[in-house]
Amino acid sequence: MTDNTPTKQLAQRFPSNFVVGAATASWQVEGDSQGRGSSIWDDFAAVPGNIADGTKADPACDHVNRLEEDLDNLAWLGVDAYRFSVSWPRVMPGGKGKSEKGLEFYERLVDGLRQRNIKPVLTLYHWDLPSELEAIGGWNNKDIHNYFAEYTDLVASRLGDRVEMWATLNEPWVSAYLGYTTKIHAPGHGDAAKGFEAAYRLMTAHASGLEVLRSHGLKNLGTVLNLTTAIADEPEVEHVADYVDLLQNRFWLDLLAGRPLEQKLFDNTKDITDWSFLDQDQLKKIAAPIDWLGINYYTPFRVIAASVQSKQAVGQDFSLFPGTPAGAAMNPLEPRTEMGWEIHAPSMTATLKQTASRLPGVPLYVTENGGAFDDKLVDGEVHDKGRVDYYLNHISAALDAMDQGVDLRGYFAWSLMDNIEWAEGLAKRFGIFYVDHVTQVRTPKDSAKLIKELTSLRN
Ligand code: GCO
Repeated sequence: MTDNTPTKQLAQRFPSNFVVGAATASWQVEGDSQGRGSSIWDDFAAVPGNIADGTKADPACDHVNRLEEDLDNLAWLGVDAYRFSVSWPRVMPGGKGKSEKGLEFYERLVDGLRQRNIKPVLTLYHWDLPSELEAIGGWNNKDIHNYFAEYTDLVASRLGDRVEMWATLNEPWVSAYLGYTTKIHAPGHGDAAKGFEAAYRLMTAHASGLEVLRSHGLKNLGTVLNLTTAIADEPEVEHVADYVDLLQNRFWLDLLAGRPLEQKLFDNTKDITDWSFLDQDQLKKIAAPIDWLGINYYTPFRVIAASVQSKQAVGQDFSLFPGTPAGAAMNPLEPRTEMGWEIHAPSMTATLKQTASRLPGVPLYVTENGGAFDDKLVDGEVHDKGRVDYYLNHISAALDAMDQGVDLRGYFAWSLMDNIEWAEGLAKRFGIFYVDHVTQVRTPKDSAKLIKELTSLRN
């Protein structure tokens, strides 16, 4: 028996009712794309070079056909909740009507969770927009929130009685800035003006979705943002870190809190867009109260004066922050994960505290946290010490924030299993279960055993 003292000490810091879970997203794990409509990620993956290793939607983790096994793995972990997303084109191929087969899959998923006493935490939009909606402008279409409302209505009508927590969107920053501003993600526009409009229109969809969920009498409604701390390592780049913080964090929280967007945003972007798409009534709707906010936290943004070459880290590039003043570089320090992301647990605490002060009164969840490491499967085991340490340090850092007054209600590991890491393909492994991408065999890594230990050692 290994010494489980640190794990036990950590487990005993969880308050009762604290939700421990694991997360995935539809396009990353489901596979079986023949049974659904097409999404922007299918179109994006079809273009050679867009996804590093040429990965396509199939088979991913074949989650659709291996659902029972994956649900059993969740039960084995002893987690309280599973955060998954519904594929819009699986239940509404073409962005309209409905697919019985698609809806039945999510019914099986939700019922299977409940039978195992695991709370279903449903995200409506984790980036797989139906291709037909992109063809009419996607997140730049001024009516996109109405399409999202129809889709929300369908899912709520079908699953409303069985889902514990609802999230409208996952990481609108990524959808807008990686998908519209740059060409890193689908649909890959590479147009900064489109990116800003998408950022706003995603939030109008959030608002309409929320309204629909409320009209169904549903509770426990929230949304999920990827938030972090922007650290200026030198005083002369503080204004740059401040602008990164504005686009990454304050923009979304100001919208949700009903505060006006900052003048600095308009000043820095005046050559890109005039923001004439903002609508006062919509802005009011976006500020409707939510019951919880999910934070996906992985790494800080560290900014230094541009004397050094920015190190390569996925998603850490000033082109994702149009309007950034010149003269700075991103500088993720060691140790770093396989994504090039700096490992810095104190920023988890700081992010939670900062968010709690910017959106007071709203309970928080860490809806994603984890890391990509260079995992090796040897004799049926994966000794992913880097990830185990990452989890121990970050869960502890999250609980520190709670001890310091943040209303933190839960923590979800990203991810239940190795899956398609978007444009990075299958090469980057974030799972706590190792997936052999040829045989589809799942093997619990040491990090999965850690989560199991944590859930079993709780008071
Ligand atoms: C995100 C997404 C996940 C990613 C994870 C690792 O946060 O980008 O929600 O789908 O896979 O974050 O990059």
